[in-house]
Amino acid sequence: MKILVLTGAGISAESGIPTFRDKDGLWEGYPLEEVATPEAFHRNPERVHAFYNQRRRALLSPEIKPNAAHEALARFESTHDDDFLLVTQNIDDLHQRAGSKNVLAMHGELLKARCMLTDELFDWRDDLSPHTPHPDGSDLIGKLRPHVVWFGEMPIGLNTIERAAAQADLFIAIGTSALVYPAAGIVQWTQPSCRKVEINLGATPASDAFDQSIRGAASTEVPRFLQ
Ligand code: BJW
Repeated sequence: MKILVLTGAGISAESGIPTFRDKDGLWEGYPLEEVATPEAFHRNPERVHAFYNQRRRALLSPEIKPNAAHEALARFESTHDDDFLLVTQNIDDLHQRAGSKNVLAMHGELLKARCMLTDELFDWRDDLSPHTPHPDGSDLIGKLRPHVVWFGEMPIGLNTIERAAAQADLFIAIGTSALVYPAAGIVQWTQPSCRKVEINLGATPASDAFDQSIRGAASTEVPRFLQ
């Protein structure tokens, strides 16, 4: 069986990472669009770096760890022979820490920095700033940005995702509001024969496209569904 899983911020909520839109969707008074676009970064790199620095520090704090939903997905992948792809919109590394292997981080990874001149990627755990020197020792400064996908930028691995969706026998969307495209449209890329299951605390604009909607917390419902 070919299985495609899509996860969003809701799967990491019970690990202590806030979602984007469940509360007021603001970061220190700024809407997400003020800190998650290339224009915002161009206008005010300090502010955008501060947003990601704060989230990177939080992700690396000892309290943040994978929950039962991340663990159930990793366990399922390692104990079944199914063709399994886990696409996550999350930039945390909780799926990888739980042991998931075939993970495609379509909105990037918080623990990586990217050189804006060469697109070279670097593992990154420290704060970034417009004054961060280039890690290759050259005298370049200020050319590193978080390796994340902002509004208006092309998500990562779309061809792979589209192919996996078209071939999937089972598609499971977990903890995503289905408000951000193209992730929200992946369910439409599956065949009519594909079984489509949504796991979320509540209904989303995409719920009608699913065969089954499971309402509840990911840490309870994902292990129950996969067992
Ligand atoms: C639980 C739970 C628990 C809570 N258990 N559940 C008009 C129409 C269509 C599209 C557009 C449009 N205008 C502009 C666009 C395009 C734009 C877009 O979609 N905008 C919309 C807002 C309208 N998209 C883009 O720009 C994308 N790129 C693009 O389109 O490129 C052009 C192109 C594409 C394809 C071909 C050719 C060209 C890029 C989008 C990048 C999104 N980036 C962000 C930031 C990433 C870095 C970072 O983390 O800072 O990605 S925005 C943010 O939203 C982040 C998330 O991955 C993404 C989705 O959020 P998610 O995960 O769904 O979280 P929430 O908070 O929204 O929802 C949480 C859910 O969990 C809720 O439903 C809860 O109920 C649930 N929940 N606790 C189970 N315990």
